Amino acid sequence: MKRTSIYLGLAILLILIVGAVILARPNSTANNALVPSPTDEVSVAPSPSPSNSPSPTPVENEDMMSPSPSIEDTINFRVEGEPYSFSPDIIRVKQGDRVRIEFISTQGLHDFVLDEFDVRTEQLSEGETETIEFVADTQGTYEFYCSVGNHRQLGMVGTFIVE
Ligand SMILES: [Cu+2]
Repeated sequence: MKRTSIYLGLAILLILIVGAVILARPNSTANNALVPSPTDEVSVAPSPSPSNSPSPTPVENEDMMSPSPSIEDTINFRVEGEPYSFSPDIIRVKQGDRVRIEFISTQGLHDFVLDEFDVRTEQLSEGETETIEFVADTQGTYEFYCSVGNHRQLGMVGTFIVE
């Protein structure tokens, strides 16, 4: 009788121990399953790459701006030459302007000469035209004239003013 009761007691102890171990495992596995789910890191990830914006803006400006001012500053004149005067006989520009002069001989043989800017047309017969172009880079008042014969002495001169 005593032996069997001891065996029963041992058996009950084993059952209790095994039962306790079995009951303990689900909690631990449940805890382990909950641990690897930290949702904080997901929201942090997309932030480190927001530095792409500054590049496009500086590229656009260069091509558009530089060529246009020189075209706008070109000033066109049409000057007629006859015995013995120019029309108009006063040309007024601003320093740095690109000057384009279309010279026309309306009667007789004439040319258009502006020594200080190395400007000189061919001697043009009646009805011929020639266009010369230069930059008025020096301020001052200059005389342009016709170099044919004694036309300059006869008063075929004009005034070129750079302000
Ligand atoms: Cu002349």
